[in-house]
Amino acid sequence: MSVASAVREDRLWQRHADMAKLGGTPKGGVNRQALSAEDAAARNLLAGWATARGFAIFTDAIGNLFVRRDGTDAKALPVLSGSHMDSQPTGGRFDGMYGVLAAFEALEALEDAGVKTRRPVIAVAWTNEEGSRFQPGAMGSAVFAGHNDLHAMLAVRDWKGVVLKDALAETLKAAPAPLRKGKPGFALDGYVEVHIEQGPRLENEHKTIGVVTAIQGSRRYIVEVTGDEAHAGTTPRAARKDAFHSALRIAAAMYEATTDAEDTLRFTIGRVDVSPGSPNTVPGKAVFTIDMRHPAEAVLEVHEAKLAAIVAAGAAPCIAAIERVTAVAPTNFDPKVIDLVRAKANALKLANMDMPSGAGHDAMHIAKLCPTGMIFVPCERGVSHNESENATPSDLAAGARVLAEVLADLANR
Ligand code: HGY
Ligand code: MN
Ligand code: MN
Repeated sequence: MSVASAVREDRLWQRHADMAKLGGTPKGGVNRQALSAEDAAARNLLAGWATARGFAIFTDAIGNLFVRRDGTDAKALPVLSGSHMDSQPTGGRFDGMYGVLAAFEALEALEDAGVKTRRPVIAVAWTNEEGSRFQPGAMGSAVFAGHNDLHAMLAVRDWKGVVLKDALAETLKAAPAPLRKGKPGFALDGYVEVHIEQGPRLENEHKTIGVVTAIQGSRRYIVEVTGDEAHAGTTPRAARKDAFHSALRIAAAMYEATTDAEDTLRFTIGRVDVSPGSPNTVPGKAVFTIDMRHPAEAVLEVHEAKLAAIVAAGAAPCIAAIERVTAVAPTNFDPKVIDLVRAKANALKLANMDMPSGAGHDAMHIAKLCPTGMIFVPCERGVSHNESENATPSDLAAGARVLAEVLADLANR
């Protein structure tokens, strides 16, 4: 039996349905934010499935959760595959979770097909890929790859002031796993991540598999505007230091400055907090996030300078500051892994095309450590980060089949 034919569409689909109950929303999406009770429940569910199959599980100091299937050569560097189980607040049931469940399905298929691999094959659920509760995103893989410092990340606070270290301790208490001591990170022979495309190209071009070649560069910022609280009824405009009004002016100028003719620069203000948040007090503080992306690092550099200039020019009569939270350069995946993904898709007679990724993924960090690639499958209308996100059981199984064949090949090299 080939490992691809051991992949079971029904089992994979049912696991998605089981996981979608954890943080499930009335509209059929999920709200399973990083290091929440729902995240802990998903970790426990995956760990239960893994131990039932005799796989070893372990975690690390940033809470990445690993499921290991041993190889015949204990000294051989492992091949890793996975994604994330945390979601956006109004997320879909496939973003991230599909990559974790497809990696687990590949381990089960190797087991069911009786395929021995020289290398261990490890599935991973990275901590806090979305970065919606705790910034930056892709945090677990970033610490694993040394892109972010563990202690700096443990000190990050969410929007309510909860410190990540405490949320992590609570999660690992609710979802215990043997701890791999020391700094997160270990040598890898290769990494392959499967994910829904989160865009419409595969669906529009009637392809089942995306052979992912690259991920665009991304940067995140926080803009903080400080004014002065004042009485809404008695304070003349001339005497106001209205933080929201200055923030609005700054944001409007930023949207203007990042509106490129080719529509390739991505600029998003996703969160705005205005305080004290009272209808009859002039806001003394306004804080907003910026997510900016482009395939070319030079374009991001140029626009970062523009944003800083806009903040300086638009602050008065308030004070404004912009802080860069994270920057990840554009990632080009390993040509050999790209060729292997394409070859396995062709061997399985699955229509496929090479394509870059507009979305960020944990693979952008792991690509710094070892030969890395990604596999995409279509999602309905390309919609994601939305509760209506959808995919078909057959497409999910097709991606898992390509993944299983790629992992089996890499693990026997
Ligand atoms: O934001 C991203 O690109 C990813 O979906 N978290
Ligand atoms: Mn994702
Ligand atoms: Mn996402």
